[in-house]
Amino acid sequence: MSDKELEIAALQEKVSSLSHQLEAVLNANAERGTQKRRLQAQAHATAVREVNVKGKQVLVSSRERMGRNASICTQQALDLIPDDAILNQPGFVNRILEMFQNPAAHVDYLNSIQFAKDVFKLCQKVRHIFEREPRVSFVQSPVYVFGDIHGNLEDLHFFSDNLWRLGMSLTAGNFVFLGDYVDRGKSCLECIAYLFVMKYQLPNKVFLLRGNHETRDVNGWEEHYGERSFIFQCRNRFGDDVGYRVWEACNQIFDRLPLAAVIDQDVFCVHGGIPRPISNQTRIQDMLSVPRVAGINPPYEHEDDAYQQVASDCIWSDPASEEQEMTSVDPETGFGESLRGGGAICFGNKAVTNFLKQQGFSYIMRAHEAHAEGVALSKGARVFTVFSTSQDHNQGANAMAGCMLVDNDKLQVINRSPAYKNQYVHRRDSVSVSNLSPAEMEKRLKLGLVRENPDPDESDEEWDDFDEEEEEEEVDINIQQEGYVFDKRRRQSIDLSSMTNNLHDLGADLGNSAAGGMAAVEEEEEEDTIDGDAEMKP
Ligand SMILES: [Mn+2]
Repeated sequence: MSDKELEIAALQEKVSSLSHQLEAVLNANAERGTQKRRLQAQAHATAVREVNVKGKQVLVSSRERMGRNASICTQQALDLIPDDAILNQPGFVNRILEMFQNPAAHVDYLNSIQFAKDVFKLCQKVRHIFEREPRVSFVQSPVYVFGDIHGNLEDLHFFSDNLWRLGMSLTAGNFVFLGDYVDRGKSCLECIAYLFVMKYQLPNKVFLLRGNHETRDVNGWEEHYGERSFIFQCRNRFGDDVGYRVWEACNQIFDRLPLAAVIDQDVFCVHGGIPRPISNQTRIQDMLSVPRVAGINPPYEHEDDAYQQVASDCIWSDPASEEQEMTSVDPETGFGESLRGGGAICFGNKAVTNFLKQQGFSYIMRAHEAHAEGVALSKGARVFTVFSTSQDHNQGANAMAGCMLVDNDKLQVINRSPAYKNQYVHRRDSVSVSNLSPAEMEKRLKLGLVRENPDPDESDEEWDDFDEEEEEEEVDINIQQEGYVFDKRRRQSIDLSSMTNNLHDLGADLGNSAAGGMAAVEEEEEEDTIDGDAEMKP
């Protein structure tokens, strides 16, 4: 053997011996702790072992799955951290996080005045965080990008179970949510409380953009959305007076949400789409000039028409369909009238090209339209539509919730398969739920924690309930007003009353009108997918 080989062998032996020592230490730690599990955890990703090959002892190294080992080791490290860090969190943060961990065990809390007080407290805390943010956030990858949530706690749990199992703070990367947190689903308050807590804890890691449902005209439209409207859910939960105040407190936060985000100076993120230019500045500058407190629909008195239009376009617009490209899109500007009506616009190929060129960006990530596939591409695969709820949008039982991971030069789609089951939402006919009294069942149905079972085969979920001690804490439930006055002329950049009957899940109704019979001219329009069987509901 040459000297070099001897040297390598010696080094390998050293590595092996160190690995064994490390393992011994980790095992000793495990022994001292709980006896439940013995995990063969290693802190390093490469495992070096001695194996017998044809009577000879050989060292082999193999690469372990980093994610799992890293997580186990992180958990072990976390277990050694004193609990002070957690104990020092404000009570409302702990209560909301515990609720999110297991909403079914916190039904009483969710229906209590304590939850209302916690939401007020939270709004008070995040208000200034959002107000200080520029209207366009600049974010560095890796970033997970989420589309519409719409009060769907179950799909939000799918993402939290799989993407940030140990919490967002311990997960690499940033999180951008494209808006539409409320309406349509049954757990609007739970979802918004959780997302606001995340923002409060990680203001530089979590970004919540504004959707068209984060406006009073939309989330206060009880006549249209009925029990699925945010205002109904607030009142139904806490009574008319407190409920209205909770709704208004949340809307005051919505008034302060940023409109867009830019990842790596390359990917533009927004709820609806790109705005029409209003000045000879760049569009990003136009967006940055929108006031930091904006009602949009309806506007406050201080909102200027031009900037109200910029904000409206950001939260309401859609990519033009094939038919619109040929009929309603202005060949000069690339913008046209939207099929939503009411003054909403659509943006065509030309508009996309101009915008990306002007800003030097490559992609647009937006939400706002339901797709059974979770993520859909359009405009030559330059526009991504991300939809992160699989329910309440007539996309069928097999719809998927999706999100995107933007990581440097990689774009990855992450979908929730319809077959995935998680432990939080209990089907109405599940064993654990069938023992509940009708009153208890009613409570859970209201919260969206129990649903009719679309698939009668699944029925084996655990259900446990325990009482939570409630600490009383004084909180001011009066909403702060800071001299903002709504415009009495109710200037509308978007007129809801003249919109097509479906304000939001455009995928379903446009599918039949726009795609029907139209020969696809643009071969790049890959997946403007619409579930053909989807039923329309007014
Ligand atoms: Mn929307």
